[in-house]
Amino acid sequence: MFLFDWFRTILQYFGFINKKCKLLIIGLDNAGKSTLLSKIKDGRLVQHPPTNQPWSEELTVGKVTFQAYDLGGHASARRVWRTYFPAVDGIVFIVDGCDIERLPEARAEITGILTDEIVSDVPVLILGNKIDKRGCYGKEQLIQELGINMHLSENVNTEDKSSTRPCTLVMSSVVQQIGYGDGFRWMASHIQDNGRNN
Ligand SMILES: Nc1nc2c(ncn2[C@@H]2O[C@H](COP(=O)(O)OP(=O)(O)OP(=O)(O)O)[C@@H](O)[C@H]2O)c(=O)[nH]1
Ligand SMILES: [Mg+2]
Repeated sequence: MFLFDWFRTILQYFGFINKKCKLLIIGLDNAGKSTLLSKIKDGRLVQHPPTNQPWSEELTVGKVTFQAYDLGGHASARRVWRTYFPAVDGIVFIVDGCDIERLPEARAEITGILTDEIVSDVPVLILGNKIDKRGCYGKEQLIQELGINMHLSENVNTEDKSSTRPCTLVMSSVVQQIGYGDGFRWMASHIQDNGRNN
């Protein structure tokens, strides 16, 4: 086992095989995490019961293979998020952009992630989901309500960037297959550049 791991590490180092990256899909309950993961995995739109137990699927985007973990978003499930942080290569935080009443709660969670030292160099993709529904916030409003302006890598409204970690907000509809593909390609390109845990 030791020899096999050693040989595998050498092959990865020289680029002969790709490392499987750990990706967390997190966010408040009902945001669309499980719907997203099953949609990316096999293209099907599935109604899931609320996620009580973490589950994962293997996804390949470009040259990157992810083991993507859906950790559930209700209060008790959120307690395990941080136990995954030390080994993670990327974080997808999904927000229901129509659930305006719960945006302060989403803001508290994403702020906690973006200011957590353990994942300070980990790329964070924020998906503003459910844009197919009426009454959703647009990108600029979501940036304001989530308080993420200073964390975004791209030049949104300000030059004030307090962090060099890759972070972006992509508006999406899992149901209508909009946005998240670009988001995952963004993530794959940043994980390749980052090489955390390699
Ligand atoms: N209109 C619309 N509904 C969506 C979209 N994505 C997910 N949903 C719906 O949102 C509801 C919750 O989706 P889930 O994927 O179960 O949510 P979750 O984030 O896994 O929730 P927990 O497991 O409780 O943490 C379901 O009824 C989905 O069909 C979307 O892009 N648009
Ligand atoms: Mg779920």
